[in-house]
Amino acid sequence: MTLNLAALSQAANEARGLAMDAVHTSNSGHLGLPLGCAEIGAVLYGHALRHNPADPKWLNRDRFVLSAGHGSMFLYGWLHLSGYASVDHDQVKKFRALGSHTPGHPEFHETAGVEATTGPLGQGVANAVGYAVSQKMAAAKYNTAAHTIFDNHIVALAGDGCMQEGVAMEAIAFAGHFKLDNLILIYDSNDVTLDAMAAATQSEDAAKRFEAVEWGVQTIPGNDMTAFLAAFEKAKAATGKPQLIIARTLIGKGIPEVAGTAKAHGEGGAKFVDAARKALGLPENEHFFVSNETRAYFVEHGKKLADEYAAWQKTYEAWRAVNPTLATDLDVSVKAEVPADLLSKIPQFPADAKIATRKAGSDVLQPVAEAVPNLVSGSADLHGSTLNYINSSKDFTPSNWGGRNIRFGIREHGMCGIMNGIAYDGLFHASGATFLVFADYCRGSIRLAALSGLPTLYIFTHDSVGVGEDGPTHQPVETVSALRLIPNLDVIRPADPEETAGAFAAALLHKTGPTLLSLTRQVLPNLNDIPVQTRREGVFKGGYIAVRETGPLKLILLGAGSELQHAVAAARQLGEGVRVVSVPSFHRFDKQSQAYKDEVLPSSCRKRVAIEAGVTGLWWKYVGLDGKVIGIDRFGISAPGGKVMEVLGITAQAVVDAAKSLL
Ligand SMILES: Cc1ncc(C[n+]2csc(CCOP(=O)(O)OP(=O)(O)O)c2C)c(N)n1
Ligand SMILES: [Mg+2]
Repeated sequence: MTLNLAALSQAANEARGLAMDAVHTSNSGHLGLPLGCAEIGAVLYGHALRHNPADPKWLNRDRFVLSAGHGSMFLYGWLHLSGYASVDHDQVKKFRALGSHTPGHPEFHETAGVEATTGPLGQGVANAVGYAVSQKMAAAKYNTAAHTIFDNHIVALAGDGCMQEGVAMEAIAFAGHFKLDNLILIYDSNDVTLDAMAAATQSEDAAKRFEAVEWGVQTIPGNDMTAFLAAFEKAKAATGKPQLIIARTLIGKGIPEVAGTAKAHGEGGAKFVDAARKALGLPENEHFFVSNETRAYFVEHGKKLADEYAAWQKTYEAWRAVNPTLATDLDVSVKAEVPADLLSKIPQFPADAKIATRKAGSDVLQPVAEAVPNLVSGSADLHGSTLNYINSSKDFTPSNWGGRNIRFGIREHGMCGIMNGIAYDGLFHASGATFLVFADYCRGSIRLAALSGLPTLYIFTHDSVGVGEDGPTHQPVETVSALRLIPNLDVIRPADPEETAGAFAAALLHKTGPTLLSLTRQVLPNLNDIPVQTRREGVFKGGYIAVRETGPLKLILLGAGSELQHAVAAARQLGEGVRVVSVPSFHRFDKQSQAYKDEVLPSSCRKRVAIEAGVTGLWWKYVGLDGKVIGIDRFGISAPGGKVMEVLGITAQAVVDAAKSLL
């Protein structure tokens, strides 16, 4: 089908007008991208993308990710013109206003048609790679010889900023290696970044860079709709490699005073919009103008999209009819259903088990993976240490897209950005692993998972100075607490194998945000003083009475993870009146009712001692001014883990001494 150039040029200019008026009205925002990429938007949303504005979650839609999230008015403008109910005319007018569905940068849960929360540059590229992974897995799992129900493309738009970010490059290398040919990345190559001309900070040959990591590359004039469509169609038809389209665009096109310069990036052009609107043929007295012709064009185009959608529905229904088991499986995946009794499917550990919680995690993962067939488990080249390999499956590879174990390579940030993409797509439950100390390499993506309410699962091991000989570079001390500060991230640090079972079940059943499991490298005793069900179910509440005092309550000992054992041992030594409270998850405990929290930590008992092999700061909120916290407010030491714990005072004796000083 040839392009209706006249109609699409007009739509492009009206989209420019929407961006100008929105930025002008809100007194903020970014004009450069929506103006510079208007022709690309027109071709995508007015012609090339397969989607259905009436069913934004259509399983086989092309996914579009605006990685350059600052250009949010690009997305809102084109979603509006396409007829997405989420972005009606009123929402465009309320760009960036309180309570609108057109926030400053695109937010996943705010606006139907927004496939990812973007703005932190580079993340969207990794998210798009995650979408591509998810759709490859879906095609492998659900397509049959007779019926193809997944054959879409993932399309992302990224600027110079995204291209400069490490997280994007990690994901790009991953995508090339894994031959994700369902992925098309459009590079808005406009030679300009925020501060200056891009030449001030970059001189690489992007085409060569992508070719070197096994991508197909085309370079085209990005404001030429015919050239862009030809490149896009070619990229869609290509197989064996992900595809880059370097679109050479003019940033701020339409505002000659700033176009092509860094002044066009943000709102710098806003003061020239009256003249610019006039030159584009937009009416002087009607802002947020959309012509009847453009409306009519998109209505017609919508009919074509609806026909394609209906044709797919037919295939889908036929597929369902002959593949009832697969259809049920897909329904479960779409709804992200996890068996409510997941915990009971995890066998109990022998009472004399003495294993690291990473090993317990490995044992727990196997029945969990069986009960949750859409769970996938990756590692940043550490499967052998993080022990999160799903034994009943194999590697995810270009010859086996159905493999449930993803080798992310040594790309922690990329891994977590890709996991977010898988989670946005929602068909697979994404888990990924590395050493806990490298969580800082992942933080940008973890924060976005928390912000976007994604149920990603981080299986991070080697979670304290207990790591030992590798030394302070590998021994987290501040990491767990730093992660606990991220809103909506559930950090669970289980104390033994049974708490680990509870932690995995809690994580899989938690759908409104990510969970991070902090697991040990070192062996821990099974805490048999505490009944098995108490340990397993206690995790769901985040904090619970692990050992109840005999006689009147005199003292409360608190602990988490590998240090709970010291609180339990100290309580045994201290005798009557001593309670032990396990706090595997601050996030969960803080959300319990006041009555429950008062029951676990009654305010009448102010003599409290907490212990954890990490920084002490956060513990004071449970311990209070009259209590004591035993922790590590310094970096670790290179020596055997047990020795380091001893030297840094993480022992049962330290708890006993602190308790005695209070009593
Ligand atoms: C991780 C991150 N760092 C910095 C920023 C602030 N920032 C927003 S846009 C931008 C420049 C981006 O340049 P480019 O992608 O070329 O966008 P263009 O100016 O072409 O629209 C910067 C530095 C950000 N959003 N995210
Ligand atoms: Mg740029």
